[in-house]
Amino acid sequence: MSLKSLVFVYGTLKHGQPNHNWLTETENGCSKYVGDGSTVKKYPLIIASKYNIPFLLSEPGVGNNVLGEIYEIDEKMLGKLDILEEHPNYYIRRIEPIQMNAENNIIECWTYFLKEHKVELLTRQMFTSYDSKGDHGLVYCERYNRDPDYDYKGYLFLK
Ligand code: PCA
Repeated sequence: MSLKSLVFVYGTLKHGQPNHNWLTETENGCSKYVGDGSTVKKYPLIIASKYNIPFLLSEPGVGNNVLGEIYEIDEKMLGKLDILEEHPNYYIRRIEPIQMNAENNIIECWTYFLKEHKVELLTRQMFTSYDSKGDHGLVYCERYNRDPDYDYKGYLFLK
């Protein structure tokens, strides 16, 4: 098995969150937990849309040094995560410097950001760490429970 890519997850893919099974499902490929980390740059981590989906907005310097988990994954798993996140049409995956918590080390990891967002999203509460069942009460709505006719993407995007 060759684990070639590093991915930083900050939302529903984290351990104990609703999409973590994507990373552990062996049919999706391989993954290995490397450690906890945080973004070197500050970013807005918000929860938005009527489905309470977590997003990092590509606005460096705004928000917090966001906490998440680093995984080493193979090509197959990266392809699966791109399907889940609909890269490059919905979230966009790009390389981001991530500070490893346990070591004084910065590593480059793939990270999923929301593609061009509406400015209104910057008025949302900005979190440091995501928990679908946090005090915010904005419980994540799984895909199979969403209304296929509702245009929540139009609500999020600029274009
Ligand atoms: N899944 C990805 C991006 C946001 C989400 O819910 C993650 O956990 O990093």
